[in-house]
Amino acid sequence: MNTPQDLTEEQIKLLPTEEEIKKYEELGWYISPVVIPEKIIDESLKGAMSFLNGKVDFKHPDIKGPANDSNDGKRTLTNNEFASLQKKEIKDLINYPIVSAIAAKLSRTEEIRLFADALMCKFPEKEQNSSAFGWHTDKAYWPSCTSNDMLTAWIPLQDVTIDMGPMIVIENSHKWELDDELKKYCAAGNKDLQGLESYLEQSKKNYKYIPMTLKKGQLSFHNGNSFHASSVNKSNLNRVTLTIHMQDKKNEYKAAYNENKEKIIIGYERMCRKDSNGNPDYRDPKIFPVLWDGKL
Ligand SMILES: O=C(O)CCC(=O)C(=O)O
Ligand SMILES: [Fe+2]
Repeated sequence: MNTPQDLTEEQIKLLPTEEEIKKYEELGWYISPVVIPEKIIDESLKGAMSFLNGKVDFKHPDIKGPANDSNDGKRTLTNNEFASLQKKEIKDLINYPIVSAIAAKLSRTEEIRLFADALMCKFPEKEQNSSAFGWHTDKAYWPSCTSNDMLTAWIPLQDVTIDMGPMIVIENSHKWELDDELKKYCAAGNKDLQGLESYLEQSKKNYKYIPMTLKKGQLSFHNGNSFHASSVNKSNLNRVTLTIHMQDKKNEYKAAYNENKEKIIIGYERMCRKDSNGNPDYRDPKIFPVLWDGKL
């Protein structure tokens, strides 16, 4: 867990200003300056690749539900949730203080807890469309979370250029009402990125795509309700990224039901302890550790 004492004077200067926080609240995305030293990113990339080749550092609870792909040499996209429970360098990156400090600033909270992480590798791909990541909001996957201020950090482990299929966030989309038509186009597994575009042309005339083309050491943040997706990696380099989904202090569990009135159970809830009412405990320190604690 990190506190304000873990930041240097220089790092404090790199935190978002009040003006930038207001802009994030308005637009639903934020891109930081270079805040993570090259050495740490390089170590993380080494750890990520060794993890993809089967090396695990920690004993961890069963990853039941969340994605935990193995790299079989045929996939063009691998997705491993809770990589931080499994590999040291990924745990170190998640705990690098300025990451959760920026999150605390942006969501105006004094505590940030991990909700999940996802290590993704998009391999170079010329002919198919299989490494695209469909339009979605993160919050749509978390109907049992009470907070609308949850947010996601996206950390590239090398530069991400436009030909590498960067994540694309739609500006202001965190304020959209989810009508039935919009819901139809959105699922991370839906690789048809065009579908939403025709809807947007008709219904949201001034929509704006923001590609997260970042330099090594920069990271982006998006609100849990912001729409985002990414297309294929047409470059010759792997696109390796770490996504960190975070809870602000007030987030709690609330029961949520699908259209058949069945209780929705999200993957992470199969792994965490239960509270005294038998509900998932979103404060379980093993699965949802505190990453940031303190007023900035
Ligand atoms: O890396 C991507 O293309 C998608 C990542 C994503 O969905 C997220 O960070 O929430
Ligand atoms: Fe996402």
